[in-house]
Amino acid sequence: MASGAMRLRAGDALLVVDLQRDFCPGGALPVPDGDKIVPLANELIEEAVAADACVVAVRDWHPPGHASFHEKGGPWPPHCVQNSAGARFHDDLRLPENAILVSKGMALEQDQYSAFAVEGFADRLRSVGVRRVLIVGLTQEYCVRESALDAVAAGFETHVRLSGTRPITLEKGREAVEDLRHAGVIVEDGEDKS
Ligand code: VGL
Ligand code: ZN
Repeated sequence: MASGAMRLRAGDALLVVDLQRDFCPGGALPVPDGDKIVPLANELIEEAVAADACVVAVRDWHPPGHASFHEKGGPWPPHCVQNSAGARFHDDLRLPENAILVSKGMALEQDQYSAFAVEGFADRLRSVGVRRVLIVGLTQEYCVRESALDAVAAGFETHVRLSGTRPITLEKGREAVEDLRHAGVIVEDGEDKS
């Protein structure tokens, strides 16, 4: 286990963000080596299940013709369209049956990068006693970044396991990590800046 890494225990939440086919090589909005984080995600899921921590599977889940798509003047190629093959979780991701499923990006006219932008999500975690969250997934500079910033702002002790994320572009990924550190997110596996 990486030094300084959070050891999951009961009452923690593991958030696995957007580990979907479209964000992996061969998908519609591929993140370089996005698929390489699947084994670590699976290890953490196993650790969470063994420790009785909750597992949250976050997915990008856009309606057809979403405002973020190029055809609508948005920044992205169409991706993670609801019920499409590309919106499925990576084939090798092993989610437990009792994982909490959170779908975001469902409003047609606006984008939503953070899991915490989903109505009631923070309260749902609090209601089951969650105080600490560990985040892995895609993409480092959008959905992982925004979810982690919102988590820390909502009062959760927030950890991001860097080796369990990948950015679309390395430069933006580095900036995201800086933003996370400044906001008080515990960035694990990063360069030691202390
Ligand atoms: C994401 C771009 C567009 C993400 C979602 O999951 O980070 N990035 N939609
Ligand atoms: Zn999206």
